[in-house]
Amino acid sequence: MDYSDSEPPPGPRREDLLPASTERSVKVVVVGGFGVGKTTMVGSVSEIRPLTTEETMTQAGVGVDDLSGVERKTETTVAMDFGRITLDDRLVLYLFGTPGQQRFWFLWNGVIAGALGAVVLVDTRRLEESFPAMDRLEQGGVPFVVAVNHFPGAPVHPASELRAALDLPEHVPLVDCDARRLDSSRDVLLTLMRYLYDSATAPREAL
Ligand SMILES: Nc1nc2c(ncn2[C@@H]2O[C@H](COP(=O)(O)OP(=O)(O)OP(=O)(O)O)[C@@H](O)[C@H]2O)c(=O)[nH]1
Ligand SMILES: [Mg+2]
Repeated sequence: MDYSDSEPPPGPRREDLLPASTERSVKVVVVGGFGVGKTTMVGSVSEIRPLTTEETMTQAGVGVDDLSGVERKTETTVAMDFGRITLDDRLVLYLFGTPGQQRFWFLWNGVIAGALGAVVLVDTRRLEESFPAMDRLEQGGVPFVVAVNHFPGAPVHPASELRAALDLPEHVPLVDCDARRLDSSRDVLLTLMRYLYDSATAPREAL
């Protein structure tokens, strides 16, 4: 195609970005501590090739990054993950994964800005890794669900114990998942959307 100098090439058309039937697109963030499976979750559910910003972990991280439980990890997110999933014909979620390592947290505010809701991933071997993410969401007023991503050898706790350890109110959904699986990650996002919907439509006095 020939575009003259005075005519800029057309930008992406809406129908290239979204299915024609889409009525609503929503931003959702996937957060949690270092190595809990955020990039894995965004990648497993995304229907487009996910954007990742994985970099090889370097010697600079020795003594700084706590690798216990994820000793075989070789790459880490340095900016964000991005993916997209169409939940039903009319609703598209844009997924943003945050970096887990504390030295990249200055990027956090930009990544969570405008998010309708969040998934907090936790690893039961390192629950405390995900506390700061939950604190930040609470400060930012972003509602979230908590998903326990099961790793081999990770202790299995009854939900009541987990809720107590995470200081999680009864109304916040707590679910299990395998971030590597599309169906499991999708179920977590459906739980989040149902929670957001119920919170928005619940009578004020019930909140
Ligand atoms: N067994 C098991 N391994 C998983 C699961 N989810 C992720 N992993 C593995 O755990 C490692 C860390 O996963 P990532 O998705 O990179 O974790 P992350 O939270 O994005 O990590 P950072 O960006 O560095 O904070 C990878 O080697 C994954 O293959 C899971 O559900 N089960
Ligand atoms: Mg990552």
